[in-house]
Amino acid sequence: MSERGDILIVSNRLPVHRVRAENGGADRWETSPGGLVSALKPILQTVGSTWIGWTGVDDDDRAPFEHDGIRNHPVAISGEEMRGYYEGFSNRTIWPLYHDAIRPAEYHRSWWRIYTAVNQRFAQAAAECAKPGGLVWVHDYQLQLVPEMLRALRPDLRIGFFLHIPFPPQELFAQLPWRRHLLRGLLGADVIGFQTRVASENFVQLCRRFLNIRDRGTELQIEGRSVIARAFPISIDFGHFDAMAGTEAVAEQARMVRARLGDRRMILGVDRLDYTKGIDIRMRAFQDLLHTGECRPDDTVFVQVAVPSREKVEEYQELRSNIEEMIGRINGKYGQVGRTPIQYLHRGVSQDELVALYLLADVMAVTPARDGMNLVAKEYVACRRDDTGVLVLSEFTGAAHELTDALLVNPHDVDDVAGAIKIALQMKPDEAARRMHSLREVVRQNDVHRWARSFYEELGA
Ligand code: GDG
Repeated sequence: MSERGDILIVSNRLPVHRVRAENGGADRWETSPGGLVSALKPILQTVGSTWIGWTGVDDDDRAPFEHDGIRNHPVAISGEEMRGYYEGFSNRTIWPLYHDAIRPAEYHRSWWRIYTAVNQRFAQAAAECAKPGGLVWVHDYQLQLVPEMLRALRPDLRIGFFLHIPFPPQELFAQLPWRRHLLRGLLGADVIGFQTRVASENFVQLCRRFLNIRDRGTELQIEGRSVIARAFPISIDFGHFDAMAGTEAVAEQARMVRARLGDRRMILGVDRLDYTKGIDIRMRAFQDLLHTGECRPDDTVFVQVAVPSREKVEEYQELRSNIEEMIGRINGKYGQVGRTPIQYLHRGVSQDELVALYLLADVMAVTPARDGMNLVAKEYVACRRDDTGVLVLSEFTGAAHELTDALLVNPHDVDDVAGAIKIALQMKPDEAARRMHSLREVVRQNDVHRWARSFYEELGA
């Protein structure tokens, strides 16, 4: 895997964040939690590797530094650039458009200009760091122009790109004033990875339509080069979650939470607080079940962990108010003293606590209106070592293509979601076990190590 020398990863954020020291000591770096870092770390630590990205602090132009076997190369971005490149173009143009335009996408030429300039800076940094003939793997929707820019600077490199979010159908993508630029940007890569086959097919069709590119299915021909565009469904570290679910630390957490919840059945939701995740839909579905008496506050509790996200973007502030108002209304109407039907946490929890919640959840409700993959669904499955528990999963997640033994629902249909939660709560143990066993095998076999390996192999590592 290392014949070409170093591997270079390029993503919006570095895999580390700065932790403020207590008692006047020196600040230190900590590896950020997240699937991508843990997926790539074993590979990156065995060969020389550099990660290019933003530190999370405006105008941070500190020198490259080493942490946990990986060289981190910061890209400085100013506050104003973050507003145009990240909050604006990435999160108010691309994010809603690529998620089926469930919020209107905004098109502003000033954001596009800043997005282009910041992408150029990432490409420049990668061009400076990459070894001759080396491998570069660029990640996600914030950096779609980097492959083409980098190829122009360094034609000797092998360049991969992976998109973590969906890639939209023609009718939506065609709205983009910069549609050809973005397609050309991606085509600078040798391998373009998508979460699903549908996403990669959308991309190929758009290349035919707007750039007259010839293709043979997953292989496109551009300026004498061939580009592979296909699905590489991302996954989780199954072994890690499976093992964590058996630790004493998690068991202790689970006992503490169970003591607080009493012997009520538990339905769980875990998401970044994002309008794509369908938190409102599952709350409405649960409200219906409370209304009909199929769930009662003394026999069922819904625990929703909503991790704060993109708080500077207006739509996210509005979403938070709406969700919190809705939960307040439902709890006010159906709650009893000492029995709150929805337990809502607006914060992240530790991974021990997260796994404890997965272990306690009789039903895991994953109901995004659209999601590239959804790792939470896979983590839940990996933690259910005794084959209990039922996964209710939106058809519109990438995960639904693999996890076909979940109860698949249309998240736009509240009756369907409520019906599935009801079925899940009443499911006979042997049917739940059959489904969960097969879901676990799917995730066990297609874990994140396999994902990373298959992408690298395609890239020619
Ligand atoms: C994007 C795409 C795609 C969540 N809350 C806590 C916590 N988490 C962890 C989960 C999981 C991750 O965050 C969330 O991943 P998802 O896949 O569910 O969603 P996005 O953040 O939207 O990710 C998505 C993914 O990229 C990968 O390609 O699947 O479609 O949108 O790992 O465990 N972790 C801890 N505490 C929390 O409170 N420790």
